[in-house]
This record gives sequence, C-alpha cells and structure tokens, in this order.
Amino acid sequence: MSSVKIITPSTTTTLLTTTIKHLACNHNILTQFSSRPTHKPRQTRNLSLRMSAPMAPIEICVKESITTPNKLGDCPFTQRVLLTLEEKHLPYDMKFVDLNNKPEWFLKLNPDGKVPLIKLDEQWKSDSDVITEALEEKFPQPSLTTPPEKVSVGSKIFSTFIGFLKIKDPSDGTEEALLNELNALNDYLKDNGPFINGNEVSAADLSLGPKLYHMEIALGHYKKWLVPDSLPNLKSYMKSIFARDSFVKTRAQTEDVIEGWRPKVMG
Ligand SMILES: N[C@@H](CCC(=O)N[C@@H](CS)C(=O)NCC(=O)O)C(=O)O
Repeated sequence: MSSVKIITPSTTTTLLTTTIKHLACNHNILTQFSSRPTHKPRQTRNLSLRMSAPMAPIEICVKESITTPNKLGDCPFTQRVLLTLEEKHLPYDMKFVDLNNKPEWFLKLNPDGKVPLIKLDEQWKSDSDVITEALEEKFPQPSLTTPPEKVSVGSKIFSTFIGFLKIKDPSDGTEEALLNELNALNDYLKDNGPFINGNEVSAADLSLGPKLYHMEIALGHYKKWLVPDSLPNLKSYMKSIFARDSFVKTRAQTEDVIEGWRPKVMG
C-alpha cells in the first residue's frame, strides 16, 4: 500500500481499483477501511479504500492417517475436495477424523459417518460431488468447470482397479477390464489432452487424479503391477497431476494408501 503515498490524484483511482481487484480475487471478501499513510500528502488524506480482509478458513472434516496421528489420511474423495480448495486458493482448516473410531462430535455433524464433510454457509455438506459443485458455485474463480460431455472421462477406472486389486485369480479378466479403461483414457488424452478438458486442469482431473494415485500405489505394492509403457499419454498425465503443488500438499502418505487397501486385498 506504500504506493498510495507517491501517486497523484489523477492516478489514485486507477491504482487503487487495480489493488482492490487483486486483493478481492485472492480472498473473495471485501471490507472497508481508511488509509493511514505514514506521511500524509494532501491528496491522499482521508482517502477511503476498499480492501480485502483475510477470509476465515473453511472447516473440513478429513480422514485421519492410520499410520501417523494428526496427519491427513488416504481418502481419494477427501483429496478431491482439498485439491479443489487448493486450486481455488481458498484457505481451509482440516479436522482429522479417526474413521475406525468415529468421534461423537463428528457423528452429530454427519450421521452417515463419511468424509469429506465441509462447512459452507453455516451448513455441513457431505459427498465430494455435492461439495465440489457447491464450491464451484460459491467461488467461481478460477473456474474448474468440466464440460458435461467430458465429466465421465475415466470414471470406470476406480471400480475396475478395485476389482483387479481384490481378485486372487490372475486370469479372471479383471486386469483386462482395467487395461481397457486405461487404454481408452490414454487415447482420449492423446487426442484431447494434456488434461481432460484440454490445456487447463478442471474438476474431472481433480476427481480422477487421487484415484489414479491410489491405483498406482496399491497395485504396485500388492500386485507388482505398473501402468504399461504402451500408455505414454496416461503416464505423463499422471506424472503432471501428481507433481502439482496442490496435489503434493494434499496427497496421502504411501504407507496409508497401502494400509488402507489391505482389508480389501485380504478380504
Ligand atoms: N461418495 C462419497 C464417498 C465418501 C467415502 O466413501 N468416504 C470414506 C473414506 S474414503 C468414508 O468416509 N468411509 C467411512 C465409512 O464409510 O464409515 C464422496 O464422494 O464423498
């Protein structure tokens, strides 16, 4: 704000407007305050500015790590919502929930007992589909909207991955089913990529990314299985999603992903 001290009256409005837009874009909330320059040139005295106040962090209940207390756990649906918050530059405050021993306070907020659970407009909302839509509506910038015709790209990968992970008989067709889905995604990305909606990341990537991360870790660990080199577009897609700052900040620890899937593999 020190720039206010040296500008002339004619440029004041433009500069302040620019500042206001920048701050509003960062924090989504505007409040009023009066400027108090340290030395007061005539033209800026009593100038009233609109400036952003820091936005209160959004409360979100997340799965707690099963290997490290007070750390984020291995829920791909939770990560999807955290990715959305990160990509929209929204502050948030995570409340860790031990899903093996759900606390009373959490069950009171959500009797279904599922995470993610988020507080928006004084209401607790569950389900990552509902939450990400509500976030898009309330905080439209930057837009993460995926066009409706692209929303279901890759949507069968998670269930076919789980099918393959659970199965004991290697020739039962579940690996083939997964490979078919991965091939289809690879072809789609080759023609339309690098992301599902082209050049920019969008909501569909933020949903699929955490699922592919679980697939890579769980199948690597339990089946010694890797995404084949014959799918280069998919491989570079995964690499670039996993390398995003938002992803690194919100990803589960490898050991949590492995432990999280153990009951399915053993069951
Ligand atoms: N459809 C839900 C799925 C959420 C979900 O299954 N969360 C799991 C953790 S990854 C959970 O809370 N499980 C606890 C339980 O079912 O008791 C969403 O998209 O948010």
